[in-house]
Amino acid sequence: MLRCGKFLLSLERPLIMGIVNLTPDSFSGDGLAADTQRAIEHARRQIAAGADLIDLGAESSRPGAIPATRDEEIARLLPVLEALADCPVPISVDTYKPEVMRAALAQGAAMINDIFALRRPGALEAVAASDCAVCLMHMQGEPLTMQQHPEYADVVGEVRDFLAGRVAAAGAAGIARDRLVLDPGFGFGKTLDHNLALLARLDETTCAGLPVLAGMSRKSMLGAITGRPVGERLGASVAAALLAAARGARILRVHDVAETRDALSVWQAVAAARPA
Ligand code: PT1
Repeated sequence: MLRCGKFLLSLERPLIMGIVNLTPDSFSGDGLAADTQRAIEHARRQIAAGADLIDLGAESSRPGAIPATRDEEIARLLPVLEALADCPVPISVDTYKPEVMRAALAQGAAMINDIFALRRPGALEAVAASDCAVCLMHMQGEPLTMQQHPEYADVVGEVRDFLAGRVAAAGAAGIARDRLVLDPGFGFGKTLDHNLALLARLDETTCAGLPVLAGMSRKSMLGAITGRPVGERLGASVAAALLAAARGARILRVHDVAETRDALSVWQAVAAARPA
């Protein structure tokens, strides 16, 4: 079970985390209110399509993305969290800034998804002060420069050791183990070969039986394999999610909830038909 604010999530079957981006649409020009409304509607559609959690992000962490300020992030997140306060699934907030974490948790966020794994000063304390779940993700470097020359002697071992260190830091800060999720961080300071090694050996990236979250949806690693642009990576994304589930991932972070749900349903139907 994963403790997640007022929710208690069963990890018996893989869960689907639907991505909702709140990064401003620079082409729309109709401002924050329109972005807010669009995000709320997107979250409701993701839930209707079968999302078990929503991951709300107000700052892009894609390679080379420009950071948002703390106040911009809070201003984008709070109205959406407020509108989703009564929603039936936990809302995760994708942020590494402690002030944003505190504001989001006060407004009902049930999970913090931190690409810096609570390494920013004050982040451990912000999460420890609540009962939210937290995703600790591995990243080599920082978003702006992480893809310039990723380098590892043993990517799987280094990711596992890093995550084990962050689990220890969370424990020392008073964050209970049943609140923790681990993530190898696909595409965060990794070449295609690094990402493939992590997927192939996903079961080796965890520590002490903690649940693993995998996020490969529409990422460039799938573009490198298929030769397809970001808008044409649905099939590859669903395949990657299913492969992660087959290697033990407990949470799948995806854009395409309905399609991922169907793939998991087929997988589970076959698994149920096999004699024990
Ligand atoms: C992730 C993740 C995330 N990914 C978690 N949070 C992103 N826990 C944002 C590319 O190569 O995997 N786990 N939050 C999005 N980041 C990327 C990274 C998007 C790489 C695209 C790429 O295309």
